[in-house]
Amino acid sequence: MPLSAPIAIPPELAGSLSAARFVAVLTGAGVSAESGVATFRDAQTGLWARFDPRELATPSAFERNPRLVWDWYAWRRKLVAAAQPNPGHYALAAWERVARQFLLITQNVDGLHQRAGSVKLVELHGNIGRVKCSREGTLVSRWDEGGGEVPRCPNCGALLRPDVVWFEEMLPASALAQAEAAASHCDILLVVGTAAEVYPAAALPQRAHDAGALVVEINPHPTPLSASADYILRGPSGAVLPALVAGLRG
Ligand code: BV8
Repeated sequence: MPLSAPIAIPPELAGSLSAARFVAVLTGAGVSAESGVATFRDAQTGLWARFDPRELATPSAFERNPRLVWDWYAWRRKLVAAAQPNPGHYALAAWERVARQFLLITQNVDGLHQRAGSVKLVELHGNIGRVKCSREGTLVSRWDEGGGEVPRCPNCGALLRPDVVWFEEMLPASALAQAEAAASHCDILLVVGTAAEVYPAAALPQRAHDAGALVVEINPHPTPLSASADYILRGPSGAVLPALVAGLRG
């Protein structure tokens, strides 16, 4: 579907969305694409074009070259700070306010959902805006960005790192438990802007399906989830989500 085409929402889906008791939403990097935040699969730009993000977002990369990894996150933190939530983010924040029960489960680390007003939210992969001690895990609120060295923990002197979940790291247990419980009890799971390839997040749609929920994929492109989704809305989330919210009957 061309990005500008009007979004056709099947009437029976519109009815199910309005009648849903518990709406859960799983978002990925695609939700922030229309805010100008590059998705993981989009080629990285400039200095970072030659790096594979999945190589950089690992404990071993930080171990091997903390300065490179720290600078990559500092660069992304600046991009994210300059970005604005888009209509898709705002639509989800509005939906949360009218739904009987609602949970937004995000894989994104950019904090744009919160800036758009979402509150009932779990961050599966942390948040790039937060920085923590790589040894103690405690968050630090201020750090010297420009010193040329990776900043160190004021308490123990260990290197600081972004408060995100790297590949091969466990997800925050409570966030994952909340996400799995929502997938097991929701009536509808919207899966928005994710390639559905990163686990354990990518296992949530199957969990929802197995528990009897309707699974709706919102993505301009096919994903491994497409074959099993109950509905597929092939369009950009910045257009599809506002159309869905506009169609909700009070
Ligand atoms: C774990 C934070 C247990 C960091 C991220 C071998 C060894 C070790 C682990 C594994 C292994 N094999 C598999 C694993 C598990 C691994 C995994 O799943 N790997 C994948 C690559 C196969 N998972 C993990 O390691 C997880 N931990 O399993 O712990 C463990 C422990 C030790 C050993 C084994 C297991 C941790 C995963 C979390 C990684 N951290 N982020 C950072 O951001 O820097 S994941 C990161 O990539 C993002 O957070 C995001 O989740 C993911 C990218 O996925 P998407 O969000 O889907 O984004 P993507 O760019 O791929 O796709 C964008 C989509 O949007 C596309 O479909 C596109 O069509 C669509 N789109 C574009 N425009 C729009 C749009 N949609 C709507 N509207 C638009 N306008």
